[in-house]
Amino acid sequence: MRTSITTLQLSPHTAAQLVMAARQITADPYREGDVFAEQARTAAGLLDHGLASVLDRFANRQGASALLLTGLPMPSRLPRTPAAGFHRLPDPQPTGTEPVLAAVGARLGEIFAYREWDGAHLVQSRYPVASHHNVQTASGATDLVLHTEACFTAYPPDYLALLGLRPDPTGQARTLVADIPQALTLLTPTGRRTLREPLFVFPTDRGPHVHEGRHTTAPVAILHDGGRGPVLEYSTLLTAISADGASALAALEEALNRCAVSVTLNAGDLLLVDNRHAVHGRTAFRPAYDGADRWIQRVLMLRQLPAGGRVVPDTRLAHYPTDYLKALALPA
Ligand SMILES: O=C(O)CCC(=O)C(=O)O
Ligand SMILES: [Fe+2]
Repeated sequence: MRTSITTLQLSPHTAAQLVMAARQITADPYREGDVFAEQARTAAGLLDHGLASVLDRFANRQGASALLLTGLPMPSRLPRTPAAGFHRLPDPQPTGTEPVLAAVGARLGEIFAYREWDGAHLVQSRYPVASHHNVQTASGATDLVLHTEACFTAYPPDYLALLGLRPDPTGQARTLVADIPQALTLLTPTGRRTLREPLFVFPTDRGPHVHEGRHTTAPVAILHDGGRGPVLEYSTLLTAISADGASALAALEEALNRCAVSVTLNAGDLLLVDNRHAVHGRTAFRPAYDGADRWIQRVLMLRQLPAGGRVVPDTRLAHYPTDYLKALALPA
């Protein structure tokens, strides 16, 4: 029972209309983020009727929890894939792909970013970085485990949009998506009930709790009732503090893996993920770190911005393991 991803190949007319709409976005995403996001909202209102209604249906959860658009208009030339970590680039240069990505993303919600990640930029580049090779992060190269984006933070995105700029030349890197409601049907009622209990933690050296002699984050439930069906916050890195919790978590992991499908993001492919109803990840691959590696760009959307605006804190950061932050060269 695999997750179904709705795929829509843009017609030449829709692609041309998207180019016209994206022309409204003239601000630099990395230096004029607020103006960029406002212009993206305007552009999102100018998409052609067919594309707009597909996106609106997706945003209203009428259909699949992931939507793949193919044939997005792309610039004819792309720079080499950068070598330095995106969050450390002092001065990211626009590639020209950002307006199209943002025009589609902004149809689903308000574009936002995390203050502590990716230089707080509203468009984030993801490509392999040699020093992150074995790190559990989007710029790593080992399996990126199935996860809800920014799970357990105060502001997990409602949607994410991943745009392929340059595919992995070896074809190994594939984005994984698993539908949560579908995976939950594979669990027993007891298993589902257990996921609603505060039994789940991340191991970390900086957590407020101690379980069997090891520091962890505070125990939380991972399954909740959202207004529009059950909402799961999940990462394969979670562990449980009871035997019941552990077996429910193991069953959930197996169910998500059974449901997961993989997608190659070729240039001009845009994958939209409903972060409350699907988890995502990426297969392992072998980057060459030669300027020709895989490169994707991402925007995150909230249906409604918090009072503080488009740049929100990662309220979980204080509990990330020290080694992890060091490996990413973030302040611990
Ligand atoms: O590289 C991918 O396909 C997924 C990356 C990812 O999980 C993210 O950017 O949030
Ligand atoms: Fe992610």
